[in-house]
Amino acid sequence: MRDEEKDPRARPGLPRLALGALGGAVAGFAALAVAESVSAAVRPQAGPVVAVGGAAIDRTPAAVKDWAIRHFGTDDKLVLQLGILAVLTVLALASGVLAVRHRRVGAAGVLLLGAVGAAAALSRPDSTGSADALPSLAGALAGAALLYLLAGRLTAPPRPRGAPSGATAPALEAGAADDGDWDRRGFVVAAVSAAAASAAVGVFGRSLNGSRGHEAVVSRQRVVLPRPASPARALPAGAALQLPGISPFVTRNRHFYRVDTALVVPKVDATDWRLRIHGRGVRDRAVLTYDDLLRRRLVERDITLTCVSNEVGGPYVGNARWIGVPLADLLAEYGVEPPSRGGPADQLVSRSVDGMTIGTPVEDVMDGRDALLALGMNGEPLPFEHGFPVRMVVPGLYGYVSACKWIEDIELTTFDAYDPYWVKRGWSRRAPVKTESRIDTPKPFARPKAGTVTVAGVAWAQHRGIERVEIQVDDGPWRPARLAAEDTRDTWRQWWFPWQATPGGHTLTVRATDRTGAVQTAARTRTIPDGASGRHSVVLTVE
Ligand SMILES: Nc1nc2c(c(=O)[nH]1)N[C@H]1C(S)=C(S)[C@@H](COP(=O)(O)O)O[C@H]1N2
Ligand SMILES: [Mo]
Repeated sequence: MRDEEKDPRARPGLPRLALGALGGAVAGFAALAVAESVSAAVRPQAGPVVAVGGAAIDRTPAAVKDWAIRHFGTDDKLVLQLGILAVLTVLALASGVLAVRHRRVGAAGVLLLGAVGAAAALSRPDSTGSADALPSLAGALAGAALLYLLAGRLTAPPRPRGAPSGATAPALEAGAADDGDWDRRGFVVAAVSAAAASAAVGVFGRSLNGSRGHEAVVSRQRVVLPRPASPARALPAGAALQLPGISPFVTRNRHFYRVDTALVVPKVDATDWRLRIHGRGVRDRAVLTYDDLLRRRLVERDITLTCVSNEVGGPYVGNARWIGVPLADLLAEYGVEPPSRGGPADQLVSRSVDGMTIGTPVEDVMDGRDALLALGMNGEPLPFEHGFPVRMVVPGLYGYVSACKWIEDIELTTFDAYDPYWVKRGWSRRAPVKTESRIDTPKPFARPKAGTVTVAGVAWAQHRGIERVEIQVDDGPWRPARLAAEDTRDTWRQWWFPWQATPGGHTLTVRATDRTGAVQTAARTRTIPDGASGRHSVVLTVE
């Protein structure tokens, strides 16, 4: 009976289980480090955390994704990856505990996690082949082997029958105080060395991954954007106000909002980038290079871009000066006709290098508006985050139905035949930008002094234009705000309102009227399925 208690295969005590868990954590860490290094050799997107994260993003219900964007903003991806790491840690700890009793089962657990990572990597839309499974598989093999070895230290070889426990080898003595004869010191030494080695491998993998995409960076540095044949017209005097707290008329690239599903920003080498154009009504399939586009007639236009996930008063809107190829001309050259002229395709589906699909009405692209294949943004080649080398921009449509970044394929099809990424997830097929306005200053809960307070912000109704902006103080009458000069109807318009503020609590509300005469609705809707509506209010106290 006593002998059974001492048998290392008997029920392990807490210290041994804790060390087992530690072993699991070390094995998990090693697995990730190896996977990271191998993914640098394959593709950064094939790493297990990125692949599982991408798969999770694609499977996230629209409502949850929207909630995540709302609560974490552009940090949503960081939060997701931390979540995955947390789950992975728990599973690694569990495998370690399991391995104390059943070495093989614990190791198999690690392999199973690797299989999940490999399956996720292979199922990604941007997967480039079976090599994408390698990072997860290599990591899992390393992790499983390590856990098996470490667990071995926690289970001493069976003692000769009848031998008193005092007669075991000195090395085993160390752990004998617990619940059996096992090699505590050996375990700790092995675990610490393994963790250190993994850290080294991980750092190495990181640096490899960091230097990847070097060709893409060089190709971007080499780009010289030609002077556009049709420059943007000079900003009218008074179109760009410089009031404290107001959104600048032009949003700097580094302040421009970013919304996409990419956990790793695609780094595309412009020199081997290609754009295919094909599908219904396309006379000859086209394959264009970046230089082909640079040699075409380029236009420069100010266009305000808005995300459908932008809440009333939210930050996902920005205005930039784009340089690009007029998309309608290009399509016409390949025989494409809009539906109104009998063309067989009513939907243009753009695909990106990372597997995004975005569906845009062909009619909108070809109705004379400045739909662009954009190459430049505010005087520089597109930043990688915003779609280098080429993205689409279509005035008047939310980004998810128009603004494909890292574009590589344009297919002419129909709305009946194909639902793109966001539509499959419950968003509308067609989504023109809603007329909206936002109070930039004062901020909610501000405490300005009584007297003249400048209320200011922006209003947008791309491709219709802003006609009027009005302010309401508490339940008072709507009073006209002063409008900055209009740049174009595709851009937002700044506005301001000199408010004679009286002490006490107040609510300021803004509403815009677009050039069709439509007044921004007070009816609040959620962002899903076709953009939030309602009016932005700010509550503050005047002192
Ligand atoms: N490849 C790709 N393109 C994309 C997206 C994406 O997830 N992947 N998101 C779209 C959405 S929802 C918006 S609002 C705009 C945002 O563009 P920005 O990040 O340059 O502001 O890009 C669009 N293009
Ligand atoms: Mo968006």
